[in-house]
Amino acid sequence: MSQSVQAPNDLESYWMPFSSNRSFKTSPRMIGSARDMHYFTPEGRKLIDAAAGLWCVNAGHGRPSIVKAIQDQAAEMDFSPPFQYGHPQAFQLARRIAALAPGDLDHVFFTCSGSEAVDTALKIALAYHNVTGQGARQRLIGRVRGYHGVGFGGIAVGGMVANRKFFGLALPAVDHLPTTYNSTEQAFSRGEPEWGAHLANELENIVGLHDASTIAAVIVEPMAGSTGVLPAPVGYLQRLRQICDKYGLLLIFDEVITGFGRLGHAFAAERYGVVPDMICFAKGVTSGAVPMGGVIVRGPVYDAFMKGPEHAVEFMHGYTYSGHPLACAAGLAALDLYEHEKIFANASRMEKPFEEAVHSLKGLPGVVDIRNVGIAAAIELSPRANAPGKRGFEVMDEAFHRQDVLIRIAGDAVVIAPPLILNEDHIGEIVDKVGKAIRAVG
Ligand code: PXG
Ligand code: PLP
Repeated sequence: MSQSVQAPNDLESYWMPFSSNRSFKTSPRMIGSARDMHYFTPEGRKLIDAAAGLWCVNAGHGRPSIVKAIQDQAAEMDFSPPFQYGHPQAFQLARRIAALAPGDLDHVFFTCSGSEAVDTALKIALAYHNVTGQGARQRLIGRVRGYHGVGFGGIAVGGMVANRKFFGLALPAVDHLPTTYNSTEQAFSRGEPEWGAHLANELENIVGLHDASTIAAVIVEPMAGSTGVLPAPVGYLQRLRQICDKYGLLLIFDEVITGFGRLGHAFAAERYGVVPDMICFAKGVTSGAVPMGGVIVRGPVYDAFMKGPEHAVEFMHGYTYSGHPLACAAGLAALDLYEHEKIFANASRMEKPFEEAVHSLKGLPGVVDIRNVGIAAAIELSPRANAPGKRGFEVMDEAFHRQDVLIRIAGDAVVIAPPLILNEDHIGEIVDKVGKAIRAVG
């Protein structure tokens, strides 16, 4: 990387997403290259990647087969229009993804991100009820402390106050389940907490308030990732499925983080033995190499749209880059790696050693909770007086600049979610470095 890129003046034009722009531009955390479990700064310093980039590089960085697939596809065909035309790789990838999904989740709609996947799923839910003669079902139910991306649909059903309060009313007809997290009942629990399944019953009260005839769908993350790794309590998702069935509500699992191996299975739906009506995915589908997202839909939902004159468009929705050839090539190559290297099984095998290691950080300064499920963990720190998020930020900065580990923070929680090719040595190194960063910041 050229020297000029590091000069502060050159950093001004870029308005960085979800970032503290001013502090970054004063003291940049610049990354230049990546390989397998590691990042390298432009000066060549090596950091272990404890965040899989941003929950997406599940197969590790710079995998040659993914790189080659993207290069070959770019040379073969850069772009093909997705509306009324197709290219073979999009059909192949849809079939491969459908094969990984449980039950009759067998049709795939492609988007370019998780946010678009969420908005697409919500629109499918609304339109589904319209085409089946239940157009009054317009209300969408999310959950407090849910994250569903940044589209207007996603922030409406999302449950993070900072992502909602500045942006007007978004969608008017929404309601929210309570969060499943309760520190008194769940602190330092390992895996899915035993306490909390009854919180799904709150859906009964929401139905009681609005009536089922006005509700289209319920959307939840099987594990809330962005708000700091909140695993579903034992039995919670099964209970939600039962209540949705009872009232004819579509159940959407937002698996943008949990999909493609994060919880040791292709999808968390499989881990919990629950078949939702739709699964939103993104991130790991290409192992982060090219932007892509999508929605997997059950056969009967797709079939409900397939009527009317055959020349007519059945669902008025799509993106210019839906099923982009480069994304499909990367997706097919990533799925090949997941399969050939049994990467989801590795995640499953590493879950217990990972759990043991992260819980060893109990007792460090300020640690008030540690949570984990699959290859995801959060170490919650008590906030500094009158400065929520500052302690977390300091740990991230210390980790990057002095401990050579890249982490993610959720407020004052340190989030660890490495690539799924990790081994016990990587786990040891990550937890050691994160522990040092927490101690150093104090
Ligand atoms: N749904 C879920 C469950 C997500 O985790 C999205 C939707 C949106 O995906 P896109 O591709 O539009 O970003 C996400 C994304 C964090 C963090 O700090 C997590 C995400 C995005 C940004 C930050 O953990 N997840
Ligand atoms: N805005 C304008 C003016 C457009 O022409 C288009 C697409 O043609 C869009 C937005 C949507 O872009 P995309 O399909 O990449 O989401």
